Amino acid sequence: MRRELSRAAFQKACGLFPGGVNSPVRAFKSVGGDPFVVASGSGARLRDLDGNEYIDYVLSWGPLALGHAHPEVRAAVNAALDRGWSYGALCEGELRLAERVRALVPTMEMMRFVSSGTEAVMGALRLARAATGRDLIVKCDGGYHGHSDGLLVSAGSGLATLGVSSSAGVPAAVAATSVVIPINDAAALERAFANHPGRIAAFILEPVVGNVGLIPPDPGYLEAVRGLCTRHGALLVFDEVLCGFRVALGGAQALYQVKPDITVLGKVIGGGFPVGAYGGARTLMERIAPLGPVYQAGTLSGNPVAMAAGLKTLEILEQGAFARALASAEELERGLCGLLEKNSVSACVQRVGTILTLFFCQGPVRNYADAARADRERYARLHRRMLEAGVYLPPSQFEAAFVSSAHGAGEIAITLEALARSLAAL
Ligand code: KE4
Repeated sequence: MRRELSRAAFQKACGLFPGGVNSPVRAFKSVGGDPFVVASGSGARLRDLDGNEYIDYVLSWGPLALGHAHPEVRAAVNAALDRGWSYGALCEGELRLAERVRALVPTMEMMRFVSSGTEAVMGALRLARAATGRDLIVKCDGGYHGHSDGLLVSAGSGLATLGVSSSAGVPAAVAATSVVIPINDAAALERAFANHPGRIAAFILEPVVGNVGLIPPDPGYLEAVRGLCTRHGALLVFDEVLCGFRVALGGAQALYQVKPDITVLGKVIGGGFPVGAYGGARTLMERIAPLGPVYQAGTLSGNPVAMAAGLKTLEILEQGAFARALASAEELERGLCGLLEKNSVSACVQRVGTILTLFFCQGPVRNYADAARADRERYARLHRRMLEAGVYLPPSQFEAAFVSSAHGAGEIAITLEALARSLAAL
């Protein structure tokens, strides 16, 4: 593929942005080569500056459950734009999206819209600390909950240990407010409560992990951590920014029938526009300013255009688009597993709903330590081959692939043909 125009634009970007990107994972660091520069997106496809087309399984890292530039979402956005596009005051679009979200996620009896998943997690954890009067937050090794200081920590040695920052610039005292444990290990959570009695405000997890690649909860795990949090007076926070509306229309809490105290959403509820949300029982949310003492604010929170895009996206998902995306994801998984078997490749496919990951290691991958065994170099080689074949997989073994309702039988067939050639060559 010719990429002269992308290369020139990326070189210019490297003089403007750190690493040439506005979010690190876009830099292709773990798969090598320079990223292409996008000219446009339509349906399941992206087109780069040199005119190359790619079937897109990144989909803006999850938000585009309907694919790019969906015409009905565009019409809703245009109608909103005609009314002006930022008020800094309540508008009906906020009410309509909130009512739709609450209908799909009933545990969010009351909620607050913000402009990113990171902000929503920050609000949720500040609320949890205020509601419990406790300081420590438990998170899972490999869990990603946005880039706020306290959560940029990964496990230190041992299991229920005090976090050791994995980013420069995070004060040790802040990193130490996080306790890191492996996912899918309820005993580790029990040990965390035993090691820090009366000090843990909340346990935050991705109920279906997407940020290590796709890792489903073990049977009974979510019920076990629900029980432990209740018993120890800590709040259970489901970070469904990534898995919400992608593993099921009501999110992981609907799929597994486990109720968190606070839910965090993002991505899909903005339909590609900046929206995050956190919510829970009214008695809990009434602690948030201006009603209560927990301050949280945002200039563009509840942006009317973003509300319109999110609402239309959820409506179309409910009208059958989610079911179509799910059918395509199942077809892709079936075909991929067949190819792995045919080529005797040491790899496994893990999928929940419309999110899946091909790990280059024997399965099951149940936690971060398992995922770390995957052959990242082999994944990088596959990624490059697939890109040349016009299929854009997530540029990291540790990022999940997303399927939209715009990925029809044709796109899945083209993807599987490209996979057959790439895996055979690997
Ligand atoms: P944002 O602040 O990026 O909107 O959301 C943070 C976040 C919170 N919680 C979960 C479970 C998430 O997956 C994310 C963001 N996900 C990453 C990719 N896995 C976004 C891509 C990026 O960082 O550029």
